[in-house]
Amino acid sequence: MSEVTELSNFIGGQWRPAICEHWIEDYAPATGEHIARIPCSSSEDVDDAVEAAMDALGGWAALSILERAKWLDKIADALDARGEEVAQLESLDTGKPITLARNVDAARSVANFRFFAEQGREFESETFEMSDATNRVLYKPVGVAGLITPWNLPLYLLSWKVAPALLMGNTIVAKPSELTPMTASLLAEVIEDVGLPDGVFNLVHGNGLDAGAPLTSHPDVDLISFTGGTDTGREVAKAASSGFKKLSLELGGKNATIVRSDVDIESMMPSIVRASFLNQGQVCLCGSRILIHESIYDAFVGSFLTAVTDMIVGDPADEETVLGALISQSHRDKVLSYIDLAEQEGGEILCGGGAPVGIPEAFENGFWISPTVIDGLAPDARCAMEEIFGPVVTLHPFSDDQEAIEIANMTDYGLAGSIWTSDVEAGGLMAEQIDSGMIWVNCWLHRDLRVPFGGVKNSGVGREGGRWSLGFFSEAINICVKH
Ligand code: TXE
Repeated sequence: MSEVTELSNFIGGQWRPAICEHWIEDYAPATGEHIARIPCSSSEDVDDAVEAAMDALGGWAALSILERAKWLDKIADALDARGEEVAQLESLDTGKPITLARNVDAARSVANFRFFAEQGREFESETFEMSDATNRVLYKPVGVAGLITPWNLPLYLLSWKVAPALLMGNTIVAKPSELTPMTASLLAEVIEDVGLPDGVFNLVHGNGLDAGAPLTSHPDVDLISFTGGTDTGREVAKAASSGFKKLSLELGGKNATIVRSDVDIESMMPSIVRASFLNQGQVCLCGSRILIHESIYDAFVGSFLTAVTDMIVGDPADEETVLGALISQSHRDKVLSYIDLAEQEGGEILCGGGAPVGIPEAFENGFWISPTVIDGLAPDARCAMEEIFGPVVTLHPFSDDQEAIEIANMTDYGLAGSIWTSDVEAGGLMAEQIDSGMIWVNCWLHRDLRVPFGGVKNSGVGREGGRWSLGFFSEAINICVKH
C-alpha cells in the first residue's frame, strides 16, 4: 500500500489547501489504490490565483522574450533532473507503462520547454514597408492565461501550454485534471525551485465544475487553452465567450488509419498497432478506425491480430509492459459499454473485449481492458463514429481510395489520421482530401513541434505548435509610422 500524498494548490508562490478545506481522492489506475488527495478548489481559490497572476503580470511582461526564454531553460533543466521521478509519478497516476511515461511524457515535457526557449531566441517580429510609412508588428502578452488539461498525457500537455504562455509574457492559472494531479504539482515544485517570480505560475487543483468552470468564466482571465473532451469543450467555449477570451480547444478524435493495397504489411504493422493502442488507446490522435483495402483485408487482419494479442498487458512498472490500465473505473465502464454496443450493432469481437486473463492479484482492482479488435461493423455504426477513447479499434474494408476518404470523413471529428502505402504520392494526395488537422503518411505521432497542431469540426478550434503557439499566446499589435 503506497502512502497517500497530500497535494496543495500553488498560488502566489505559496502552497495552500482549498479555502473550503474539502479534498478529492486520487487513485492508482493499475491497482485501484488510494494514492493522493488534492484540494477540491472552488471559485474562491480561483479568484486568489487569478489575482496573484494579475499582480505578477506587469513584471513578467516587462522582461524581454530572451530573458523569458532563459527561464524556460531553467525549468527544462530542473525538470530534466527529476525526469525519472516524473516518469514514475506519471505511470503511477495514469496507469500507463513506465517505458511510455519515461520516453514520451517525461522526455517530451522537458523538450517542450527547451523547444519554446529556442523559439524565443529565434523569434522575429515583422516590419511592412510602404512607400510613405513603416508598419512594425509588436507581440504583446494576452494577459492572464487559464490552462486546463486532461488526464491522458498530463505533464506533456500542461508543459505544451505553459512554455509558450510564459515565453510570450503571460502569467498562468493552471487547472490539471483531478484524475492526474501529481506531475502538475511536481512542475509547480520545479518552478518554485528555479525561483520564477511569485504569481507568474499558479496551480489550482480541483474538478471541472468547481474549479475549471470558474476559471473559464473569470472576468480577469484573458485567454483559455483547453484540452479535453468535445462535450466539455463546448461548455468551455460558452463560458469563455463572456469577455471574448482568446480560446484554443484541443478536443476529441475518431481518427482513421488507412491501409492501401500496396502496403508492406509486415514492415508497417508495429507502427499501425502502436497508432491503435498507444497509452491504452487514450490518445486523441490514436487511429481507432482501421480502413483496409479489400484485396489485403484477410492478410492484414491475420497479421494485425497476431501483433495485438502479443502485446503484454499488465504491471505498468514492468519494463516489458506495453499496455497498462485505463484511467478510472467509470472510464473503463464507458469503454466496456461501447464494446457491448458493438455486438448489438452486429460487430464481431475478434480479440479482447474485457479484462485480460491472468492479471496478478495485486492488480485485480485495477481498471483493465485487453486490446480489443472489432470486425463487421458498418462504417456509420455508433462504435465507428463516436469517440471511445480506449484500447478498441474497428476494422472496415474499402474498395478504392475515394471510398476510404469518404469513410474517413464520415465522423463529426477531424483531428488526425494516417495513411499506409508504398505510393507516397498517392498517399499525399489522399491526405489532402481528409478533413482533419493532421495526417501522417507511413508514420504516426512523428512530431516536429514547429508544425500546427489541432483539429477541425468537433476536434477543436485553433492551432498550437511552433509559431501558431506564439501567435495564440500573444496579441499582435501593428504600429504604422508615416515617413
Ligand atoms: O476530458 P474532460 P478528459 C480528449 C479525448 C477525450 C478527453 C479525455 O479525446 O475525449 O479529452 O480527457 C476540466 N469547465 N482529448 O475526460 O472531462 C477537467 O477537470 C472547465 C483531446 O479529462 O473534458 C479536466 O481538467 N473545465 C486532446 C479537463 O477539463 C472543465 C488530447 C478535461 O476534462 C469542465 C487529450 C468545465 N465545465 C484528450 N469540465 C487533443 N485533441 O489533443 C471538466 N473540466
